Amino acid sequence: MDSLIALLILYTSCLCYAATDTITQDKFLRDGDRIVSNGGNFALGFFSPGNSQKRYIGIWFNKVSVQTVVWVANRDNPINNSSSGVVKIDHNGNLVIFDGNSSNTVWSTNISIPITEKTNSSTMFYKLLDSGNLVLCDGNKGDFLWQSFHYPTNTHLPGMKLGLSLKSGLNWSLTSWKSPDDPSTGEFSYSLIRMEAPEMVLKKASQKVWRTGPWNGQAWNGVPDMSRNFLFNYSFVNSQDEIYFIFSMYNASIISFFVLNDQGIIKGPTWVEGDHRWINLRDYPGDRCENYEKCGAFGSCNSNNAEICSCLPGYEPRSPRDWYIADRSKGCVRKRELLCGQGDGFLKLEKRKLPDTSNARVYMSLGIEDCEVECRKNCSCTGYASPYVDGSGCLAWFGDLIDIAEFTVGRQDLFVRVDAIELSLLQEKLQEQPSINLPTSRTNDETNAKFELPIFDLNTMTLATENFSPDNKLGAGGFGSVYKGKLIDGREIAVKRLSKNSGQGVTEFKNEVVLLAKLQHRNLVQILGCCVEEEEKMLIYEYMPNRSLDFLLFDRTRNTSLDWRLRHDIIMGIARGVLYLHQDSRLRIVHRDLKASNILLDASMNPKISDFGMARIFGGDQTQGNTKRVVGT
Ligand SMILES: *[C@@H]1O[C@H](CO)[C@@H](O)[C@H](O)[C@H]1NC(C)=O
Ligand SMILES: *[C@@H]1O[C@H](CO)[C@@H](O)[C@H](O)[C@H]1NC(C)=O
Ligand SMILES: *[C@@H]1O[C@H](CO)[C@@H](O)[C@H](O)[C@H]1NC(C)=O
Ligand SMILES: *[C@@H]1O[C@H](CO)[C@@H](O)[C@H](O)[C@H]1NC(C)=O
Ligand SMILES: *[C@@H]1O[C@H](CO)[C@@H](O)[C@H](O)[C@H]1NC(C)=O
Ligand SMILES: *[C@@H]1O[C@H](CO)[C@@H](O)[C@H](O)[C@H]1NC(C)=O
Ligand SMILES: *[C@@H]1O[C@H](CO)[C@@H](O)[C@H](O)[C@H]1NC(C)=O
Ligand SMILES: *[C@@H]1O[C@H](CO)[C@@H](O)[C@H](O)[C@H]1NC(C)=O
Ligand SMILES: *[C@@H]1O[C@H](CO)[C@@H](O)[C@H](O)[C@H]1NC(C)=O
Ligand SMILES: *[C@@H]1O[C@H](CO)[C@@H](O)[C@H](O)[C@H]1NC(C)=O
Ligand SMILES: CC(=O)N[C@H]1CO[C@H](CO)[C@@H](O)[C@@H]1O
Repeated sequence: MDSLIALLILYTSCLCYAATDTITQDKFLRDGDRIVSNGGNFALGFFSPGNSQKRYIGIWFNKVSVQTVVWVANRDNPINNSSSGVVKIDHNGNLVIFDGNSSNTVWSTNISIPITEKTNSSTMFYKLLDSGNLVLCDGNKGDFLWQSFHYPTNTHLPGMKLGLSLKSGLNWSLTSWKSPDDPSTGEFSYSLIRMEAPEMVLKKASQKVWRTGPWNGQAWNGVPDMSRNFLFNYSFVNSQDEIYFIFSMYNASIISFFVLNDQGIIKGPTWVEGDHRWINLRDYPGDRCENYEKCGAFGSCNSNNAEICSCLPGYEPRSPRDWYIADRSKGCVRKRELLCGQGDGFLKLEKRKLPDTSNARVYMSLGIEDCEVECRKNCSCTGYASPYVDGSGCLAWFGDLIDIAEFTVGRQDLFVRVDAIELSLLQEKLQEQPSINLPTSRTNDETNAKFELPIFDLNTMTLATENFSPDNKLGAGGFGSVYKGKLIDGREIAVKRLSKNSGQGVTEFKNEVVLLAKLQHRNLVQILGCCVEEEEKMLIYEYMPNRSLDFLLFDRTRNTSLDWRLRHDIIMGIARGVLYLHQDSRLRIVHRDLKASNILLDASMNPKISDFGMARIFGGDQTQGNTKRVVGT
């Protein structure tokens, strides 16, 4: 145990004196030299970005064949001569870059450590860690005297904090490059805004471009897909000394990071070694609703609607004419006077990105009920919400509600203040449609089983199928395509991806999800989860190595592998599956599209019935049914 701890200390501190990953007093680094981190993940040296001739000191991925720079030291002060740059440690322990030609210092770490007997700069050295962090060590002392992770450029690496150090005043934020050829400080920044409910904000100069929404305990409120991913372990820390956002990779051998590019878009590239290329998992802002204040004050944005902007209940466009020509910047105003305290109330809007909190107050000790009381007390309070998914804490807004979006996933509700008339109109509407839910007269377990299908996020699916590579395509149909995939835990899957414009497919998709989630039989294909994100709809199944029955049956050579015994077993299996659907499961299900291409075969050639898009449920005791629609086969 002791030796393990010693080993850990060794790793996290400066005790190693390996030569290739360090810059020491007597070791200069000239243009053309490089140092490489201990495990070989990162390299540091001179480079020229894009088509530029200028020389910069940077850190890049060493194992990635496409040069990808993650940090630049002298971004605003390059060396013009491709062979004159030198890096060394000066007598104060600073790492300096100078131009050997002019002897001008172009960059320095600028630390100021009083040199005493205890800190002798001759024992100091810089070391490139395997995380991509360049750190200054003093002999065998544990603490870093300086580290490049405290001075991010445009890249957020695993293990790097973005936020604020309240002790040192350091602002750990990203700033874009000017262009792919020019790493100097660009106009976009991505930084933490310190408020009572802190959040990250992407800005162009001082204009907000995108905000993440406050941290909800699991994810940024405005990025609900974050909490359902299997790649990144995100955390947010809000302590007395530091407020920061950090992430790590669940599987450390997956190379991924976030970068604020010169166009002001945050990209999330992941390296696909087999393809020797980066695939981008997500853009922020990417969705049509992710641009700041898209729908103006008291507007709400829903990217699934053709008309993405709508006014909150009780509000109407301030300028209907502008609204009509899609200029929503003027936002919405109340339809009628609120008449505070005269029957006004609050309306719950589900799954929302919470408004900009600059004009919100936080009451951390209040729960959601007391939050309403607090908001009701003051007539200028326009709405309230809990910042956390667990419903604790209270945010109350005073003034305009700005930058609201509606999601299909997520669990956060926004309560908006509406006038008495609006409230009663809404109640009438609810009475007109007494039940949107399915009839609940059946009481058996299967029907009422809580619908809990694992949800996979788009990142995971993209990675698993190598960005839906044509090489991984197993087949296609009217609904879209099926891909083979591999989850990072090694499980093989089949991903059925609905084509974006198959409007008809959506009903079938829902049908299949609901049905398969409730059914379980060895002769029915097992659904592992689904993915509904942006415009994508996918079903994830266990992978069937022997594909489908038609693939074997209707091929002159492949059909020889199907002897009579095997054919008999397959027929029996299908029959057992059908019997289960018709009789043994307490839902009565007619598949309505049973054909060889919908019979999948596992590694032992067991048949599994698939494709429940057309299937129909009958009542538990119903033995006859009529249909007006001709479907399937
Ligand atoms: C490189 O050239 C630019 C413009 O030609 C000049 O402003 C800059 O000082 C030069 N840098 C060095 C290190 O000589
Ligand atoms: C670049 O620097 C090298 C080494 O200091 C020197 O020999 C060479 O003349 C310089 N070239 C230019 C164009 O300044
Ligand atoms: C170091 O300090 C000098 C002078 O205060 C400043 O011009 C320079 O930008 C600083 N360099 C860094 C890397 O902070
Ligand atoms: C630093 O240490 C070196 C070697 O141990 C020694 O020669 C030098 O005098 C020391 N410098 C100071 C300022 O103590
Ligand atoms: C941190 O730096 C960014 C980018 O320069 C800036 O936009 C932001 O306001 C700073 N945050 C604080 C708290 O100073
Ligand atoms: C996720 O990150 C947190 C904080 O950085 C860490 O404590 C935790 O162990 C990580 N979880 C996994 C599964 O890696
Ligand atoms: C209501 O809130 C507004 C805005 O914060 C504040 O100016 C006002 O004093 C509050 N009124 C009461 C009665 O608390
Ligand atoms: C981690 O990822 C690597 C590379 O993709 C893969 O080979 C390995 O099996 C993964 N490990 C786990 C535990 O998922
Ligand atoms: C295989 O398929 C061909 C063409 O459909 C057919 O002529 C042949 O009899 C089949 N063979 C077997 C073993 O079923
Ligand atoms: C079925 O799949 C297994 C495992 O991949 C394979 O060994 C077997 O040859 C396949 N059988 C047929 C008939 O293709
Ligand atoms: C010492 C040295 O190499 N000086 C060179 C620096 O670069 C200029 C041209 O930019 C040369 O003229 C000097 O000879």
